[in-house]
Amino acid sequence: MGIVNVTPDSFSDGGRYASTALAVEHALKLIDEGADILDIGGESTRPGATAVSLGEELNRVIPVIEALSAVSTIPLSIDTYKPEVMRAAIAAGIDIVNDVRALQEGSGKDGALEIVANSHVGVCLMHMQGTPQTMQLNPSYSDVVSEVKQFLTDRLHAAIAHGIARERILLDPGFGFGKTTAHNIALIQHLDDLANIGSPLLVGLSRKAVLGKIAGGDESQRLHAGLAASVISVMKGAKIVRVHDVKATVDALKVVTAILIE
Ligand code: 7PJ
Repeated sequence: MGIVNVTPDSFSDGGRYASTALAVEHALKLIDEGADILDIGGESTRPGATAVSLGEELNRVIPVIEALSAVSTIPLSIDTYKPEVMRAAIAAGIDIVNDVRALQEGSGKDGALEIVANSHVGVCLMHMQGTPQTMQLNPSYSDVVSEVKQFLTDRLHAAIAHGIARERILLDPGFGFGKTTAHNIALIQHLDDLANIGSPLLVGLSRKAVLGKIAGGDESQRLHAGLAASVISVMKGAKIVRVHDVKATVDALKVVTAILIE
């Protein structure tokens, strides 16, 4: 899954793809590099990032989805927790809703769960402790692996109970979302346990702070650390890795699958 940021304050691309044309160009490059899914986001959820308004988020992502859905050869995902953005993205041709709030918000009529349930799209349910504004202040668990596993299991069952078929659902431990370095490492170590829940796992570690904590380096210097994380995630059962650096990741994972599967 290649990341397409359409946001001036995003975690890594610093607004370079802020315009529709640049975002589409970047997306097409990621397809060329071997991405199987594109994840389009208009609001940064990096720790401490300020929220963007609904109108601004729609203005960023919908033109990109409309342009890409006409030409893309691969499924498109929208990274949003806003029900209104989900609804508009579905109308514009999105294939997957990627919700860092795991469809928790808006449990009433026309909430996120209902919007996804009343559509045909797939959904990624991610674990987060707290909110993007506060989540890294004091992450705390008595047992991070079992708590994340319980949360994902509960959200999976809630989604199924609302009529979202199991086959449409992906689960994600939410690396960096209310987790210390030790929490993130424990979750990678026990990814095979999370894979036992039974739904495909999506893992997002690309350029994240935990890689810098382990290997050093700022966001632009975390490629090699990220490749190690992608490789071990797939070896421990992840089915999708969400990354900025598609070409390098595809090459690394081709070697993994050639050795492990063929
Ligand atoms: C994730 C995400 C992730 C899923 C972001 C960043 C922050 N969606 N959206 N999983 N991270 N499903 O890329 O650093 O880990 S935004």
